[in-house]
Amino acid sequence: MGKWWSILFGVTMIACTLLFVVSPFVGWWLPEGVSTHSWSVDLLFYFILGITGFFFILTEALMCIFMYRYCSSEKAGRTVAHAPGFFVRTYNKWTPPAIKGSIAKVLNDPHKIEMAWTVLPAVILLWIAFAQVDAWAVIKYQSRMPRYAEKNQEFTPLQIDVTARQWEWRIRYPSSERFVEWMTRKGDPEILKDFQSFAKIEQKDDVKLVNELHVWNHHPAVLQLSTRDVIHSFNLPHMRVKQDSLPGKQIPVWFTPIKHNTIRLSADGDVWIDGYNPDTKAQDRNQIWDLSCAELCGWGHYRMVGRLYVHESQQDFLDWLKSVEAKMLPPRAK
Ligand SMILES: [Cu+2]
Repeated sequence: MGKWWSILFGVTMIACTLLFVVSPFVGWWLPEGVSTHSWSVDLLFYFILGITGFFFILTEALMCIFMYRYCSSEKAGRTVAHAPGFFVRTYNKWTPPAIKGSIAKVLNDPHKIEMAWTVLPAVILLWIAFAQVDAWAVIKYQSRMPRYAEKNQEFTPLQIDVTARQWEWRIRYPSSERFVEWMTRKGDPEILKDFQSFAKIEQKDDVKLVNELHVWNHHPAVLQLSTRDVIHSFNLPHMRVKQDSLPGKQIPVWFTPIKHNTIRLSADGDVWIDGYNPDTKAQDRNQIWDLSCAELCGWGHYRMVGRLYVHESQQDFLDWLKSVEAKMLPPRAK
């Protein structure tokens, strides 16, 4: 019977491995990474996957081989034990066959094996801990994040306020007027002050939306992330961005897209159509970029999904911002 178990285990493992191998080709894998730092995240991911995958397959294969080779069998010395009373029980008094050859030498010295499986993972983990520092610093260190172009040299990032709540993303943008000032009046102390106040102070003409995150291509976006209730996790898989939002804290998150998704307005100009391929004129799942919550945050967690729209240019973004303003702002009193 033991042999059948080993075969069942082996076949299951091979099937799982095959499933894993084909999944990138049938769309069950990570989406394309399209931010400036996504390659460094992917590199670490594939490196760790390679190491863990190698040892996983090795240990599972060994387990199946050992199960097959050293399983109990009916031929093993059968003994009959006489129990008191009416019961007579039969059981296998089985001792495993002796392991011979070079493998016996290794197995007979458990100290060496234990040293190996302690020291080797420790070295690998330590190496990973140091190797990821640069990637982490670029993505998470606030001191390295893009900021307002104080010296008129760099460009000003787009700044957006994202507030999570059960179960939606509330997203606040500056008004188009303010946005243009941020982008054009560089090195102006007054604008710097205004730029820095955005995250803390809401203004009447801010543009507010739910579950719609708009940015534009090749330009850094800094999101000020907070939550109104419990912990949520802001997750943009295409940008390789994931950050918990913590009650009582405002945490900046940033990314720069290097690709835009093909987005378009509905015929009446009211709704953004998700996933549109201009070549086939059909819906394309690869063009739908999710903004999801990666932290189980209550029963409605599953529907805490927004969309990321990366416009082609700053002008496209500005046009969009103005179009939203035109619909949302009440007419100004004269
Ligand atoms: Cu959530």
